[in-house]
Amino acid sequence: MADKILYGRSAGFFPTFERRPGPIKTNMHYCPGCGHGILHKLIAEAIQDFGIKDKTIIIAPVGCAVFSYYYFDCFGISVPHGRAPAVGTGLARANQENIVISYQGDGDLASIGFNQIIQAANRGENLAVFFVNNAIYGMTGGQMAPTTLPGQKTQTTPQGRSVSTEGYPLKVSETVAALDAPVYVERVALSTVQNIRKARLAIRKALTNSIERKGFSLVECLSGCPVNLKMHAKEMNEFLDNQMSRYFPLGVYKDIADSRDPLQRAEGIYDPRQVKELLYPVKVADGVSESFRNPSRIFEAERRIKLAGSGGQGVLSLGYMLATMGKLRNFNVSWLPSYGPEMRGGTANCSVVLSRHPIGSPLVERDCNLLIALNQSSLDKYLPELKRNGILLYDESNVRQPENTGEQILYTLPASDLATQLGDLKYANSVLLGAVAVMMCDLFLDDDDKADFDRVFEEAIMDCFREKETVVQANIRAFYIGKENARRISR
Ligand SMILES: Cc1ncc(C[n+]2csc(CCOP(=O)(O)OP(=O)(O)O)c2C)c(N)n1
Ligand code: SF4
Ligand SMILES: [Mg+2]
Repeated sequence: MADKILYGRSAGFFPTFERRPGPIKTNMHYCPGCGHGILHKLIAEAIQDFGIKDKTIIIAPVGCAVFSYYYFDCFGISVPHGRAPAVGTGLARANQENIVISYQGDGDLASIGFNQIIQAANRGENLAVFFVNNAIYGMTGGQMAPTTLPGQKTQTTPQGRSVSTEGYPLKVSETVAALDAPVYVERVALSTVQNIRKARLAIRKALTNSIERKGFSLVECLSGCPVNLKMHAKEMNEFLDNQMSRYFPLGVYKDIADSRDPLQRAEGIYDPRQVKELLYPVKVADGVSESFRNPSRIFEAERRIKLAGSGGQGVLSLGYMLATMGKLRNFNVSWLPSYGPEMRGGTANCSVVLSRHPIGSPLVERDCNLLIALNQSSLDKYLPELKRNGILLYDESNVRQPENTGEQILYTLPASDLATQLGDLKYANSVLLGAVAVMMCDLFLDDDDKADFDRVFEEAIMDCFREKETVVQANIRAFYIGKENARRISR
């Protein structure tokens, strides 16, 4: 391993920067004297010396370093402002062999992404974070950053940062080092040769920790932005060494990697079947035939269902039961409840989509092909969204029969009255589920399928009210009452 800073281009960089737009494929895009270039070189050398370029991923979020993928000969990904720690968490956990570098500026890490970095640090993610503190928003032309010094003039603090108005500069290294999980935190300066040598060692230490899976390391690099601070190179270094370093003292804030065992985290799962089993551990209804489990012509097209009623009528549960039925028959399903003021007495609604293909939007709006309306205001509101040849199922205890529905198919039953007769209005949703079964038998099912169908509904009720046996039985009873009373009233 080279023990001194090398002249010339490290093999951690591409030989020419082909991805750069424009004719000059050898220059970097950074301004002369910018600290980013120095840090890039230190990282590129370490990648080369450690032989890790085939498993290193550099995440560059928004800021002047967003184009770092022009230069580094390893994997690179640009992400939204402040989100590198979240993306890094995924990359580091999905494949524990990955060496993940989160390269972030002060605007990015200490402002919009501050919660992200603190949470990732606190979880001890296996990340090497290189934090470029240049006390300014460089890319956008020099606005105040969380690390701008008191009295420092910026575009947004033309009189100088006032601590009484803008607060104090944020001390990131001290804050991260105070957490239990991080293993290594050091602040360095990209100023003099001596300081750059220290920075070089710090970067290597952070990367070594990642290679050994010791967890979260952060190296804060005080760095020059001569263009926005309106300084020439010498002034810039003096600013870093005299003013910045005074407010942000250099040194090691935490180094406990030697006392930590390598992280042991669950391996990623890539087999789609295993992922499905993990996410949806729903067993297919017992006794349901193989052919029934693998849907034939039923729901050949995507079914987009809107359910609406008053809060407390069990609209959301009814939607959940329909989605569960879909799951039991191997459909892709989505269930999107609408919470909010509705839950306290207004209109409650949810969208359910059943499809044999991946579902795009879970929100059912103008493309609804089954509307289940439990009260008049819901019918009035959502009937215009029902497709021309869609199906309407409504609770005639609360809803008047609509006129002029043209090609739409109508089913109805007095669900609320029947539920009340059964002892509780809240059974209305299972009564309506019975009506859904009637409608499906009429319109979609072969005789073979019909034999198994009730069982799928029963399983859905059990799944919804699981472990409450008396409630399950009452709802199954309500379901059969609904089946007996539902009727088709058009076409
Ligand atoms: C969500 C979002 N908000 C704001 C911006 C505008 N923006 C671009 S770069 C930047 C600040 C970058 O500063 P810093 O992270 O310190 O990086 P530097 O350029 O100084 O290295 C901002 C606010 C954006 N691109 N995206
Ligand atoms: S604006 Fe500042 S941080 Fe950005 S490239 Fe120029 S000197 Fe570097
Ligand atoms: Mg900055």
